[in-house]
Amino acid sequence: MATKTGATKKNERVFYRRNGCRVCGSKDLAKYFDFGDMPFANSFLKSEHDEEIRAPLQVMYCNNCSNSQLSVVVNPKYLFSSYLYHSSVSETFNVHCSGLAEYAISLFGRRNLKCLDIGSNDGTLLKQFKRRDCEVIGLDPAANICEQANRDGIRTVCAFWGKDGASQIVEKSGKQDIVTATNVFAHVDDAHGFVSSVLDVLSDEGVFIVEVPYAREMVRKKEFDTIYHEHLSYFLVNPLDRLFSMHGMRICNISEFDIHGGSLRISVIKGSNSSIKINKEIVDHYTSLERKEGLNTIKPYMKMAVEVEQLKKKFLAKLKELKSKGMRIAGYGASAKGNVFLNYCGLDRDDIEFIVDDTKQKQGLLYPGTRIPVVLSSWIMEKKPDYILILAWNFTQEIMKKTEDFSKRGGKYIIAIPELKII
Ligand code: DWN
Ligand code: ZN
Repeated sequence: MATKTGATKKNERVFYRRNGCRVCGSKDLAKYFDFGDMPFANSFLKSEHDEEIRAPLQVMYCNNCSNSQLSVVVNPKYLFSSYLYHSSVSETFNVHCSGLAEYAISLFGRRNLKCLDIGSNDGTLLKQFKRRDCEVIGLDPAANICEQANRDGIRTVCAFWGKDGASQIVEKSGKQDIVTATNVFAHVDDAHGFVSSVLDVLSDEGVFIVEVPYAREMVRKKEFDTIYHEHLSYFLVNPLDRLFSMHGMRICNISEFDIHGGSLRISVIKGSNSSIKINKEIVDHYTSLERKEGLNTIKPYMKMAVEVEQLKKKFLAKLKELKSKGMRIAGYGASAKGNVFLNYCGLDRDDIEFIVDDTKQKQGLLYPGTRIPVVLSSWIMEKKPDYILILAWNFTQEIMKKTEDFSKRGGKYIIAIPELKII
């Protein structure tokens, strides 16, 4: 298995070590997770002989502002330039986007708003704004996905977000009433530059709505598999509040959603914006809750790391038991998180025979690291595994509904996070 840490054929550095906190700049960082050198979770392989780049996967806690971040930053072009994750595959996420569009529009009491989605992927969210009479524009760095979004009638600029991306948006579509960033803000190294570019495109009465995985949920539900090289930051409200206020912005509303294992939706406005009401109670609720639960110390994170080790031991013991009885196991949902989970457990295709995924672009490829084949769902009825390990546990209901025939013939599901369950 050809794997290299941090170097490519051209011996170009693939990652750099970040020594200061991304939010406050402090160097007082302490490690609480170390997975070793891991492959990139969404970098699927075409063949056994493909070379695989690995990079350290470690999480650091900032003792000054309580933000968590990876110890290294992988060059985004190795992660996002051709991207296999398509938001539209999940009906659950489509429904979530409809709710987000309704909420955002409700802040203005009028329609025909201008909406920009940063990291717009295949336009799943923008389609929800467009059907509500908004003028939409997207921006995404993945050329393959931009082409698909533009083919689907969602005007999308192919670029990474920053000063240049922002000026392209203003040039093409002017200032924006609504700027959204779902599952992208935690992926960027220069968070301050990101916010400063949002200010370049946001109208004075506009709102910036950012959705990020909530680190409180990650700790509470031991969601260690959401830690991978794309996710550079693991946010709490306190460090986000500090970050936005450094740019003269105010959090005006916060809500939580189960999507992707527990996400925060944070609405932010310019300090001078008096047309959108600030819900001070909700901001105070979250900032004090995080302090009350000790999330402004490293203790809960160290405790989670111990619990995750125990979770892994328990899962591997169950797997050994099932295999000793001749049971055959497949996976469902070739997700980034599933990849972390299987590599962290040190598994390969002798343990998990194949992984089903409905994303056409993933089928026929090999899962990074474990090199388990990713296949279409017909394999379940053809190969008849005894168990399905649901790797995309955040979509358990949707996946179980899709595989009813499997459970009808006696097949069982394994869900490993937050607790090992066989149903
Ligand atoms: O931040 C990110 C999150 C939001 O999405 C990105 N960095 C990458 C990605 O992470 P992920 O791959 O862990 O996300 P999902 O959405 O949990 O992945 C689900 C996988 O399961 C996808 O490959 C699609 C697949 N799936 C399927 O095959 N059939 C999902 C559903 C619901 C299905 O019915
Ligand atoms: Zn900090």
